Amino acid sequence: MKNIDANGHVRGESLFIDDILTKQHCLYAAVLASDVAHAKDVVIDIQRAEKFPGVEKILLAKDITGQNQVGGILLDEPLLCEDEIHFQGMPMAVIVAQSDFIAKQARQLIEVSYTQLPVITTAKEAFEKGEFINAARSFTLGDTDVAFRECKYVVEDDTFSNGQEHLYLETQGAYAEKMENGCIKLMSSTQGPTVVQRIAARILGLSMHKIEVDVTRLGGGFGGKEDQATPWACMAALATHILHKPVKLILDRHDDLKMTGKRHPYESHFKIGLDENFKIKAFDVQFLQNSGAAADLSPAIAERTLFHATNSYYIPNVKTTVHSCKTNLPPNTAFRGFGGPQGMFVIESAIAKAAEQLNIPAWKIQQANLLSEHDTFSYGQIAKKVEAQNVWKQLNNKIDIDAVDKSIQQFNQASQQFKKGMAVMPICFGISFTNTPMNHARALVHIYQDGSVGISTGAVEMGQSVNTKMLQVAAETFSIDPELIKLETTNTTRVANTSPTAASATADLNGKALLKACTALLDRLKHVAAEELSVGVDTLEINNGWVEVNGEKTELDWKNLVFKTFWKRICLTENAHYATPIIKFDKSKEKGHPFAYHVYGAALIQTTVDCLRGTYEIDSIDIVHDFGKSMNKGVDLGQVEGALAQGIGWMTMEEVAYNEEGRLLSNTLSTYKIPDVFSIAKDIKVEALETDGHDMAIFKSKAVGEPPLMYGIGAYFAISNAMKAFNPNYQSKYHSPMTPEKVMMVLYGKE
Ligand code: MTE
Ligand code: LUZ
Ligand code: MOS
Repeated sequence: MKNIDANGHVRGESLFIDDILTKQHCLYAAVLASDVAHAKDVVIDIQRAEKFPGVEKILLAKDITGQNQVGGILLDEPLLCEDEIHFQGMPMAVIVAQSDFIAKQARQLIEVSYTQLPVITTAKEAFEKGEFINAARSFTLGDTDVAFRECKYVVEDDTFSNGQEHLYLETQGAYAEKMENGCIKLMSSTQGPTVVQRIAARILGLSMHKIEVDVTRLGGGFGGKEDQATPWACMAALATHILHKPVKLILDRHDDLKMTGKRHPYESHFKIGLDENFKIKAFDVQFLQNSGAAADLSPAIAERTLFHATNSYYIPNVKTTVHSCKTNLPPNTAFRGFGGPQGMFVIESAIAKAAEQLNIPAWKIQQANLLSEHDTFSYGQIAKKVEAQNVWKQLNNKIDIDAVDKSIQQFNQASQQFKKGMAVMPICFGISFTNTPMNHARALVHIYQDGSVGISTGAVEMGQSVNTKMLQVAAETFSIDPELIKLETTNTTRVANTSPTAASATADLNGKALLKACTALLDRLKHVAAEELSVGVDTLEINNGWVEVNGEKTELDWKNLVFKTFWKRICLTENAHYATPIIKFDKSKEKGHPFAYHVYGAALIQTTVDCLRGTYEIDSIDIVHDFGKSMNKGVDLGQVEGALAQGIGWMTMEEVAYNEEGRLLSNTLSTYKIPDVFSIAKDIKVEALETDGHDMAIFKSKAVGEPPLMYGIGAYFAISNAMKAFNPNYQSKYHSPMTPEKVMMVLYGKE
């Protein structure tokens, strides 16, 4: 099954927010962002700007007709600045004008005065000053104090992983129209149509039924539009609400980079203990999450860090604590992996440090500690259908890890300027929103009287091809030509109360709801066919658009059957709901069974470092990935490759930089380097783990969106190992990303 958007994308016909044909009298909005990171006594003077020809209105906090509050988990984030500034890039005013150009010209005429306050940019500093978003959380298993005393080897160290810019191709934006009776229709580039509807209603002081949110597709989200698409939609909605004209608000790249949050940087401290057989007996971590100036999704992201702090290893004694530290950076937010990658970087650093100490390759420790069936995770879930050892075995069969290691050592003995390194990166990622109540979805299916089908779900298409998967569910269930089926936009009036498209669970949740709706309709159609053909309903099937009785094709085809059903006044529409069974979590005990299942995989990454220049290349990546029983191999492979590139970028070259004043320095694409075709591995081989798949996954095809990002962590350690071959005195600092500049300094002992 080809991606149903392929034609439209290649021909440039697919619609994104900026492609919507705006209605007459449309106005354009630009946002004024604060220029300092922390201040009080803020006064915004719009007198000059207001008079600029073509400006219709400049909206300030006082113009908000409802509550000035966009916080999702905690109510701690104003849409527009009142009298305090908490980060550079904080929205201060919305300039609404006859053109985008005019709005931006007028923006320069706004004058802001304030009293500056001290700025905190690092998690550590916030921690020391007691600046937190919420209370710390801890997961514990066994007794680490006792276990550490019995360990033969104990090592500890600090780690740092930096943030990451989402860099979705389509920047944030929304388009709003006033409808009759004071209603508003919003077209938003959001992963969470219901989030936008709920918060826009709050900002405007309206009920949710007065706000309709429609999403055609996103030019990428990667988590950056799970919560942070909301403010721009609210601003456009507010302007429309007040001015009674359509309003379009699209951030240009520079504004987007400056005003939106990113992946959370983490500063952590670990302690790991092993016995004489390299079994990890105890693990203790303190994670300091740099949350930024408001909660956004930070508490949920912090939680997922704890869930993934032991990656695919069984550790009997664990204590993990996370502090969400409040700093003067833009609120950091969801990014593919959602705190999981930050957790996994620390355990991998701990294993690397232990390996250094024991003078053995890290993969020997990894291999000795992989999860087995019925092992307990630190959060109480018992591991079932565990594939951690199976992916490792299949990888080792494919490419002999020990042999690769030995050949690299030989190479390094013979080579001066170039050194090679390798690392294995196993992954284990839990599927379900960790917040159990979010795990449900709905689907609405219409069969039209000509036999064509329209499908609405809560899923948002953002390039991950969830719509293609939804179409497959319907086409396979009905057994009809996919050409007869259309995926409708994601719209809050057709499918309400949706969870955002996130947590990699969208195809599972919405697909299972859709499967239920299609199955109910199919059943209804079959009863009509049985009546028409005077046969028992059990003898009958629809196959490739024809009704078959006992496997024999009849005269009755899909279109006829649909029309007969309609003529008999039988309903051809079905709405279904699916809620993930089994899952639960008790926050008071920090124990439960939060995940429907886990996704596993293992990657072997090989690199070559040029020790004269500090540059490196990724030579090859061999992956065995647990797709379950993939329902679309092309799409799933694309997800693995895309996530891998993003993970490698995070670990090796993407360097989000703020100065001490909280100003984003990496605010252009010339100062923020993302992976391109030259920086990605020359040779990527992805093999599927052979399994029957998982019943909790749609068509047994496991969620695939986020987990492969974490293979990228292996690139950091592969490069690091190559550097050790050049400079045996090098003690890794476990600071990512490992940029070429850093490599250069480390190689010559300058770091
Ligand atoms: N793939 C593309 N092309 N674009 C995206 O924005 N987002 C990722 C992943 N793959 C993304 C993507 C993230 S962060 C998630 S959570 C999943 O897709 C969400 O979609 P799913 O639940 O359908 O996998
Ligand atoms: N979003 C969310 C997520 O709200 N809860 C989650 O558990 C999650 N996990 C991954 C990505 N987004
Ligand atoms: Mo993905 S971080 O769940 O949007």
